[in-house]
Amino acid sequence: MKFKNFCQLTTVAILIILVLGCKKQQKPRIKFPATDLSKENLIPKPLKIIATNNAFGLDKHTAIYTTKGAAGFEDIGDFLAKKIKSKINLEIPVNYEGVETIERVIYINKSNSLELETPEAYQLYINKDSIILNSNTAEGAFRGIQTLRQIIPEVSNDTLAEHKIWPIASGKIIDAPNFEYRASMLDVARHFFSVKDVKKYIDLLAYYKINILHLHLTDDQGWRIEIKSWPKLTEIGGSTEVGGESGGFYTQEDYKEIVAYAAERYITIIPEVDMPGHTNAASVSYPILNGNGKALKLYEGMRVGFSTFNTRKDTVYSFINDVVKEISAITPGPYFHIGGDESHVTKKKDYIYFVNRVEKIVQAHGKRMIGWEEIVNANVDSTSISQYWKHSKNAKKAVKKGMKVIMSPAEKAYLDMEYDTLSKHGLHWAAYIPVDTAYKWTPENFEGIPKENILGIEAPLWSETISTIEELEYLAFPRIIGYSELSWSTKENRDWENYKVRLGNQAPFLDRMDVKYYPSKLIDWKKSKHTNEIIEKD
Ligand code: TNX
Repeated sequence: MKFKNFCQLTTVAILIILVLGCKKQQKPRIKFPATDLSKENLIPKPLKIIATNNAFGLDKHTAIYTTKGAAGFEDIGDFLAKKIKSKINLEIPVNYEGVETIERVIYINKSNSLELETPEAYQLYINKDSIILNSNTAEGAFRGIQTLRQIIPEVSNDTLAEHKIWPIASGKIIDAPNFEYRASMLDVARHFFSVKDVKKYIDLLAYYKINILHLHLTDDQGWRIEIKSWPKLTEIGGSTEVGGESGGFYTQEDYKEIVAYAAERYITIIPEVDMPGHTNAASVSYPILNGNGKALKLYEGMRVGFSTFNTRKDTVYSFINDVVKEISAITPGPYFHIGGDESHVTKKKDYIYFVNRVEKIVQAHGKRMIGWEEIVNANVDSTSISQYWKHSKNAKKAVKKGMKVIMSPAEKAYLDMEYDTLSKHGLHWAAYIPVDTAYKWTPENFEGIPKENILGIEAPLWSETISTIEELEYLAFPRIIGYSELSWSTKENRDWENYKVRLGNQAPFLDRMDVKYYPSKLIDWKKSKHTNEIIEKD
């Protein structure tokens, strides 16, 4: 252990001695059966695990403490306590002051260790009487808590003492993400998903350390976000969905609720307003925006590429300015996604002119622009980000411009692709993507895009063929779990044979969360061993 780290741990040690030393009488030590931390079913796989083959006994004499005055840390302690309660029905206090009954502590420590180089890095030390989680930021502590949640056993060992004890394998975990951008996208435009559904998806993403949710808020079939200065967008444009279902939209209050819920889980929301194509719903609401010269009507089919804004009208840019302004004002994250894909009826020179102007608008509202890969054909700034989905030549152009690229190649990373010919939902224009194909590719050297240019990975879930949370889960799970590992874990730590066992062991969690995942035959799914009464969901 380095000296700096040692000093820091000394502060923590004082607390532990205070808590543990206050006990009037030491109870006899519990002898745990041998456990191996390195064999735990963690996803994503941490950078380093050093097992010490002992255990920490989580029980009713355990308490959580967090660094005093460190913003966000106490909330993370409360979050952990809540998750422990819902997983194993054990109530443990957070920052409890009456120490007499406390025998073991979980300490969530704001550290300033230089070893923790990136904001999401954390170290987890699991000893016999203490678990210490070190991170320089609340974000890192939150990621570390997910690791801890995963290694708390579902079932207690009732032979060790008169009360229930859940042994947690001891050792040390040193961890940090391989990519800073680890995302999923949800298309709420082709089919609308309620705030409740989105929150459930956020909860699941957070458990696997995904830190971005991109919401595809507008498309030909629906406009899903209230814009106060242009109310017909949702009144008219929000009324339809693919297949003639009833549509829906988020009020700005709903959207803020999603943003806040995500923020509590250290997930950033990226709003997307897709333009100049994919804009039928907007143009039906306000025909002045329309640029394809054709009669307008609401659209409930699945075709793409037939709509466009009029790129030469100033009103269109005042409209976009209002939209970007209103959405940016309620989006704390740094990004705004302008879509820009499949504008097949926009002339090339108009497309370029459009993207150039919209980039300025996005920047004027303090956001960094993201667009689907086609935006690289405009004179985009090197600070803007290109999202690779189909043509590697566009990604290479982005690299030449010094831009960062988000990796979402459709044939590997599209969650709406069918697993195989028997899939109940999904499309297959790009590929069939079984669970192993989704995992077995290397974003770090895909199509020769250098790692330095890769911001991270995103798995988009387009919703033409799904309209309920169960259908969403069928396509997203289990593949999104693999994308979490592809984006968090290093290349050296990824291995299909090893991963598929860990994935099979996610079944009890997914069942507890009531996730209707696709039970791929490639995986040996474990049954839940749970015998305790579960009061609430995880
Ligand atoms: C292509 S990927 C699209 C979407 C569709 C999706 C269906 C991209 C930027 N555009 O409009 O929903 O395929 O898989």
